[in-house]
Amino acid sequence: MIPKRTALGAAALAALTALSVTVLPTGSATAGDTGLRAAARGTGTKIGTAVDMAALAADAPYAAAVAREFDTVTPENVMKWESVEPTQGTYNWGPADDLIRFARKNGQAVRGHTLVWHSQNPSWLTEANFTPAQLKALLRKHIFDEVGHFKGRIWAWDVANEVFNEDGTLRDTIWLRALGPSYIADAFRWAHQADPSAWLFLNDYNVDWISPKSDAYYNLIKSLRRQGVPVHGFGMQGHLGIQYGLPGDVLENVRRFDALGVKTAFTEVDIRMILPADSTKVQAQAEGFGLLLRACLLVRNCVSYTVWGFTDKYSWVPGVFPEEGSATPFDEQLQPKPAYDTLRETFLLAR
Ligand code: 9MR
Repeated sequence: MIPKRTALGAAALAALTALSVTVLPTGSATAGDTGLRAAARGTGTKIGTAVDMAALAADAPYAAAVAREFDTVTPENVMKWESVEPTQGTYNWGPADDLIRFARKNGQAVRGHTLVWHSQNPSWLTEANFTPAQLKALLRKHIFDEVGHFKGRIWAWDVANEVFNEDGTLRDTIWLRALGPSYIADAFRWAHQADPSAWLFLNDYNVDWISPKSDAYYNLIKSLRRQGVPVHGFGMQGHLGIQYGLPGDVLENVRRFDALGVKTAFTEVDIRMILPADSTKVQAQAEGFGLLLRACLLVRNCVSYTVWGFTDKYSWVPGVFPEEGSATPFDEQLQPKPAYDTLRETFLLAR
């Protein structure tokens, strides 16, 4: 790995800090060694994307862009519990194995997503079907089986996803109810035993700024590390909407996690807007993508910046937020937007 931040000179730091919006002609850079991947080289921060496996198989320009633009890939859905074990005891690793193969071919690292979550669990996994002791055994088996299956091929795992409420209390989930708060430490210990070489992350949304929720992560990570629990990183998803404003204290927030001695990462960045898009909104979006990337580049140990899909063609946003969209750096025709140019320019400044 390239050593971080020491390479970032004072002039580059000043330029990054001063830069608020980079305005470049759309479509100015898309291919070969002018892409994001090339721009990120030498910065110590990898650029990543979530990958939709159906699109990867069916859409050649999409697949070419994944290979060209990104250092890391995250399966958008195919490593989730409901995908890998739809019927109890019968695993379906196929789609995730396909992604691992694609990544290996293209020299990319894989972020595993995600082991313990309240959502996208298989329908057979309910509290009505199992006792708390059985649920604990099932969670342990799930983690050992999945992390074990991909052993040595996952760069970083999102071990526990979205465990806190907005007010900083633990989310009421099947795991909290059945196992109590210790399920989080157990999950990290099991994952580490199953693959000691993978970096293990907590991951959540609405934690890009300082709030009761991000405070809760700060305190949890501090306490877990004091107990020797193998938590290596904090993932800030970065699902934003320009209509809510941008998180002005994101750098301060990332810095405090960096100072705790854990790695940080932006793991699912997208910045939606109320449709129709116009040039003001698209420019505000570019500013948001740049704001988060600058925060990442300005700390010592922010190891990756991942977008949650790079094209509006396959983004999850319109399906969940009616009237909203245009959340990614490429439009539906796979043409780059100002956000793309801002990301690229911001990386180039940090080299
Ligand atoms: O993008 C994913 C979408 O295709 C799924 O339907 C959805 C199901 O909950 O999950 C989406 O990804 C989520 C991610 O796994 C965790 N953070 C929030 C993401 C967007 O909902």
